[in-house]
Amino acid sequence: MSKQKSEKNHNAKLSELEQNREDSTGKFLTTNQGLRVNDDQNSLKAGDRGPTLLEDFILREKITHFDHERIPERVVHARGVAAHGYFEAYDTGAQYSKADFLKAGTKTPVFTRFSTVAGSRGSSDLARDVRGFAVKFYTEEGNFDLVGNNMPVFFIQDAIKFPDFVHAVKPEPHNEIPQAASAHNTFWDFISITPESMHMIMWVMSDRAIPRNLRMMEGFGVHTFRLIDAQGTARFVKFHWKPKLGVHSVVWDEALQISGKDPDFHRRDLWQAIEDGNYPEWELGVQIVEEADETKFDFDLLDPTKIIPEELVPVTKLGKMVLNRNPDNYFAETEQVAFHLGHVVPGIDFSNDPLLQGRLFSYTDTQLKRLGGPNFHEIPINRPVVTVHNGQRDGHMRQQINVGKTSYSPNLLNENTPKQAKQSEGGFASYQERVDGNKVRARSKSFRDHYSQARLFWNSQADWEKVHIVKALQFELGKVEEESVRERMLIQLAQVADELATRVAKGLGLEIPSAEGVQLNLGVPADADPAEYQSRPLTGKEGKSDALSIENTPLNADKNIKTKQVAILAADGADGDSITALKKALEAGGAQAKLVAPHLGKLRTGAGETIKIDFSLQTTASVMFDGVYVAGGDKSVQALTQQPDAVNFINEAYRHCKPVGAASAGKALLKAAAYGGADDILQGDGVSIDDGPDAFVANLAIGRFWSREMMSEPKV
Ligand code: HDE
Repeated sequence: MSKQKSEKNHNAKLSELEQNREDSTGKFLTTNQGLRVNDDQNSLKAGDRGPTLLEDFILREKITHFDHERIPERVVHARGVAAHGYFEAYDTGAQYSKADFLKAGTKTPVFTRFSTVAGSRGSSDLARDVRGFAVKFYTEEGNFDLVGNNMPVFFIQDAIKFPDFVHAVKPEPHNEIPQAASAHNTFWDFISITPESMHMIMWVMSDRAIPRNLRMMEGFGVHTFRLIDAQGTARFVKFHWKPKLGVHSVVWDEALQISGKDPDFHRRDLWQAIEDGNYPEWELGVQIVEEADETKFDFDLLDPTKIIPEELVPVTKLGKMVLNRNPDNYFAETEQVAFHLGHVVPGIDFSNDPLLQGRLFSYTDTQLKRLGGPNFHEIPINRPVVTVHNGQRDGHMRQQINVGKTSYSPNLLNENTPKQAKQSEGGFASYQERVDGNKVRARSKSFRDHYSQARLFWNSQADWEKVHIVKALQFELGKVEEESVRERMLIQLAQVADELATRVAKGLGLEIPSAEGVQLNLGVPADADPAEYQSRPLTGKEGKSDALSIENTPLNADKNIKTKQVAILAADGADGDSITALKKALEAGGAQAKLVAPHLGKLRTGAGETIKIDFSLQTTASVMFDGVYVAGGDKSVQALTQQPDAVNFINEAYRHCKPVGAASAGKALLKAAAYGGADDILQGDGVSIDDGPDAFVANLAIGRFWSREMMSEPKV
């Protein structure tokens, strides 16, 4: 590792990793035994045209290691990207939790991995999917993992249904199609008879499932957890991560194109933002509910298909996370990191959410398979920054050399150490919740409200967000081959909102069938009476919650252009001054401008100067950018109007409701790109024809101009 990189944004975990870093720069090639290799080009043969000799230990070592390079990918969340950083506590957390890392001003190293869920490791970043949001805090009291998602609820209420759910969404077993997509029979078959999924379905069909990048999405712990204060008082909490740059998404047509043009779009963005010093930031917050208030809501805090609306319980911010360093090695760090929501520290505890309880089993179990044995905690990225002492011994690939004779307790040969710690010495003691119940396989009556929060979500969306949800459902169900599945989904959607079902049905060319006779899976045990398990009817009081709409996230209130990407289209003969002025204005606001031209290399301006070109039209597309500007200069604009890729660039940016700007000569390209009336594009919202950069920069701060979509796309 170069010294420069290893010292960048240092923290205790990064220093601890130093002992495992290897840098070959300037070194001799060796075998794994440290033997210098004299010939790495040719295997050992009996004569230069003869057979290879078994004796060739160098060949055998190299090939054998190669043969064993792969490990099983994660069964879910296989595709991911991660970064190092730190968490810094505000002065708000200590009154609710005795956790050391929540004491005001404490800085704790973190490693955060984002992921898609359904796709395999080589799939595309832009699949319509939930995103994993897993943070490992290397605290002075041991590792704390907050293993969440970018959506606050889940598809199922009980862990026992997880394998069923995952089997339904994964590629179908007979032909392994489709990859990283929920738009197929088995997923919607399962969903259409599983009412508890309907709230989550609303989130997954919304633009939350196609983030603009990973830096602009929220995170949620999903389950209700507990914080325990220094006096031992417990409070229920829901964890939230709020991105400093607000929540932003792409549109579905963009997502489809990005999947082909740059399947690594999100991974590249995170990597590049960190390399550029644009460190992503989130604030960690909690919604706090006193134990005495556990049952005061009309939903159950233990039901993972429910949120606590922020209007009922606001989010208290506990600190901020900054990601400021990329990993050195993808496999060693991002692939081998092992999260587990059972990794907690004193001051944090669980609730009885039956999904959470099942997860407490799964995460260690899955690492045993994936990482090959019980010593995965010794892999550098998984090691805590504090030392580990216990009587656990041996197993595959053991790294620690435990000295002494005793690996048991009690012992007197080693003064009965390692010894238990009192709570005052940092010992973890589970919260003593009183539990009294019969041993039953059952689902609480309080879990039978399947639709009210799905409706709350729908009610809370802006018009354009509703359009996107309707279109997403039309797309997904349109890909389903069985009409009976489509029809059952319409029945489900009608339970959420008639308007939603009617609009989706129109695109599918179907009527909403009667719900009579449809057998739903309501989690009824074989011997129970199904009538007892019916979904609770809607009350008509579902209302709205502003925090559920992307339109209301912080960035949209505090409009800025930080880290936005702009393409400046130009060809030889362009007006260099218009390019320079726009670049300056964008960079002053923290945005980035890239020059896109018909060819790579240097652009020759009308005044004869040369400017470096960032991308040729062949190597990029408008879907990679937040806005597009056409540089001035008649010769340049004329050349661009002859290029289908340039015309398409504008057409797509306009269709995707992005700011489109042009110096006055650029009008011609806009007109060539228009569909519908050629002059309409010039009048579209968010289209600026201006020889100065101001109007374009102001539009970029606004973001997308959804009115265009409402006008130009087929009504849904
Ligand atoms: Fe996971 N989940 N999950 N999950 N999950 C895994 O663990 C599981 C659930 C989440 O970047 C696996 O190491 C069960 C909810 C994230 O490495 C596995 C159930 C939430 C990640 C597993 C759930 C999550 C995982 C696969 C239902 C949001 C990626 C590989 C009871 C709160 C972590 C692995 C990373 C990964 C099991 C449901 C989040 C198999 C059984 C709800 C972010 O153990």
